[in-house]
Amino acid sequence: MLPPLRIRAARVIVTSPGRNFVTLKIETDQGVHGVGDATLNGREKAVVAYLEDHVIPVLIGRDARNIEDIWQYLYRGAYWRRGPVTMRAIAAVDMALWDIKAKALGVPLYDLLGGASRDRVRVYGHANGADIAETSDEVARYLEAGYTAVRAQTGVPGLAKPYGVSKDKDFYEPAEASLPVETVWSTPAYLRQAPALFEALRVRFGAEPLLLHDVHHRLTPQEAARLGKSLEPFDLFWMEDPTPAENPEAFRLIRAHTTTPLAVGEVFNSIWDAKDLIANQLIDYLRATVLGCGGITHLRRIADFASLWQVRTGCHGATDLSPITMACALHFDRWVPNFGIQEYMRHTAETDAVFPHAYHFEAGALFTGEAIGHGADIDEALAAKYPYEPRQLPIARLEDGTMWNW
Ligand code: GCO
Ligand code: MG
Repeated sequence: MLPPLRIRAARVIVTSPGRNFVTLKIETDQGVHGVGDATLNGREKAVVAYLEDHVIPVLIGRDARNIEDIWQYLYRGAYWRRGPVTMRAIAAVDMALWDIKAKALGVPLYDLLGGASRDRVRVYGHANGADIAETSDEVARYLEAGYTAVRAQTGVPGLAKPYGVSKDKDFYEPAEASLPVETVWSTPAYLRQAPALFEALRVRFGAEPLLLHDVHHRLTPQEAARLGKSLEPFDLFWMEDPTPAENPEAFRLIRAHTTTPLAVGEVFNSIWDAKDLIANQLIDYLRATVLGCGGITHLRRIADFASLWQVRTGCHGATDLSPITMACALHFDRWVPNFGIQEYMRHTAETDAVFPHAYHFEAGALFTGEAIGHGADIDEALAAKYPYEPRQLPIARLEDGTMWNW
């Protein structure tokens, strides 16, 4: 049996190797440490304060073996439950504790979760371009690189900064300024462009590649129903975030008009955000993450609930989730029975150097590696070379100036 693993110290490390990351490191009296990701894109400092002022003081002296009790203490003990800041702080603790326990037992995290349901984790990459032709060439580049699933996002005529189109093809960092960049959105122009993009992709690449698309909360339910219907001939793997999900009832209208699969949840922070969408069969894939939803402890509960309605996982994996989250996600993905797909937006070489990790990409999949724990860590000396830089996500307005959903 494992001896007690008393938490003797914990600290928050903020680093910015090209973009901001917040990391929690927990050290125990047995010399085993664990790390967790606490990054909240554009709101990083709020989570730093929550951890330093309200979480770390109550962790010291606790037994790191008691992952569930510590989760319940931080969740119920917060009184003001849920929300992105609270749940990312809890997630960072949870990731670090699972890391510590697996290391102390000498096993890879997936083994501790229940063993491997698969040896590899199918991922999808992010192809994007200023227009349909350039996006199509980017899809070709990802397919040639071995991806079997590709998300495609393209420029929209008349829009200067549509969602998902990046200057640097391999990395998408929308939080590019200390104050929100204002962008303009036009639904009519977008609704003409999206079906044309996927028609062109199917003509060029045929039926086999899995094609995904992120609407990024931009449509009303009726517009989303119309888009889903127009995309049916092109057999998408999923249409993501078609409309804001605060009102799950909105998805009934979309469901009534289209069989295009729906994926929602990267902005969710607890099972309560997802419950009605799942229990009413209103979605097909759940985008919730280890980072956004309070860690592995809570995400596995959500995944088990989702499996009752045959809803599969499709964890968010953008570059604003650190390699620590990616490592934890991959161990979760290896275990979870109702796995769907994993998003994989590559981090830069700078980021990978600050966060050494055991996972690797090969033939359209990520492999966890067999390191003990979750297999990721932080190089604190290197992290110190990249000081925090204030960054916020953009905002979007309609052409008449109405505030909209970025
Ligand atoms: C995705 C997401 C990202 C988000 C980003 C916000 O599907 O990967 O929608 O592009 O916009 O993670 O910080
Ligand atoms: Mg998304």
